[in-house]
Amino acid sequence: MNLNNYGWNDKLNQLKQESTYNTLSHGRVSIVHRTCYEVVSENGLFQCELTGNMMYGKLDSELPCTGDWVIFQPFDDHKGIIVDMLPRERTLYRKKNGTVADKQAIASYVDKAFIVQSLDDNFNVRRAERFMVQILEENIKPVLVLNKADLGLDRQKIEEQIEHIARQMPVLFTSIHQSQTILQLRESISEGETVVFVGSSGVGKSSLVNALCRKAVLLTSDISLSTGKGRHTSTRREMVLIDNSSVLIDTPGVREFGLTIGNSDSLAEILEISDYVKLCRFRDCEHINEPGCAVLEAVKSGALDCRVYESYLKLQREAWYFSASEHEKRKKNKSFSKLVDEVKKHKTNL
Ligand SMILES: Nc1nc2c(ncn2[C@@H]2O[C@H](COP(=O)(O)OP(=O)(O)OP(=O)(O)O)[C@@H](O)[C@H]2O)c(=O)[nH]1
Ligand SMILES: [Mg+2]
Ligand SMILES: [Zn+2]
Repeated sequence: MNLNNYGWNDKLNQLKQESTYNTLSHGRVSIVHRTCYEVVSENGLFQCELTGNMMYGKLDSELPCTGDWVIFQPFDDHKGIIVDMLPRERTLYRKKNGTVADKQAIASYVDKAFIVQSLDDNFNVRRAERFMVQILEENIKPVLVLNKADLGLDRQKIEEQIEHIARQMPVLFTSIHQSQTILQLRESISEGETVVFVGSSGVGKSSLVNALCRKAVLLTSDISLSTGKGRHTSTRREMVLIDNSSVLIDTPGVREFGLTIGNSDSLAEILEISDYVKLCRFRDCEHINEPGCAVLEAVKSGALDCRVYESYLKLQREAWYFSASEHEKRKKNKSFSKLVDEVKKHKTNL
């Protein structure tokens, strides 16, 4: 297999040379099962496990995920042990459900993210903003893919609602039943790019990947119209190569997509609020009820959509809460590992 098709390049090769294990094989994680990693390498597909050292002292979010580049020691034709991971770039994270500060790595070395929504009651501008903020924060290019365009939702109404986000990312209307739209989607993927598909369950992520591959490589499911929600067809993040030139990563639908960003300046910028923020009388204005708040003025005058304003406050609070809890957690971890070190030292002194 030619790994250049999977995105291997000089820069990655340089990073590999800097590893202690630079004489071993390298490859890209294509699927993660519970403790088994499928790795695409020059010598084909390998089922790998991690060395104890790789796991030791690492958070779940730091273990390899789909898209990561790893170094492994093959021990037969199809099996190997992962001994190192190249430093991550452009990784899409989300906050883990039901936690305050745990994040989960969805995919790494991602160039573009397709935020997929279907044009039925799944369509939700606030959710699209949330994905967009997180994706832009990781220096990944977002694209809003509005699928099931064949269902006949009023396109003009939709375009009105997404005007502000359409200034930040391209928007494509697609349908697996309209081949022209699939061609357009294909054209939006450049050679050598890695594209991850994210969105709720049932919106058609796997169907779109299949349509782009022109064959059924992934399982998709008819969601029964009577029960609708709650069925998740894809259960793992999976990598597919198209036309030997670009990598698609399908992901299981997520019900919630919590932010793991900490920088509210970029949030204001992305939601096009920063021009007002600059005009607030107080530098630490929270834009809630302060006198001389230009953001509130803009909402009052109608210059700023009050739904975007509310979305901003909500996301900002969430980002702040995440980074504060993460900071707290790190502090605790640090003092815990210090304690472990001291106990070890004490033991050896005895
Ligand atoms: N009408 C219509 N149905 C579509 C379209 N794309 C997908 N579907 C249908 O939507 C259902 C769900 O599609 P999937 O591709 O399994 O959805 P998914 O986003 O991968 O869902 P999860 O894997 O659960 O996250 C299937 O019955 C598809 O046939 C479309 O463009 N139009
Ligand atoms: Mg799927
Ligand atoms: Zn203000």
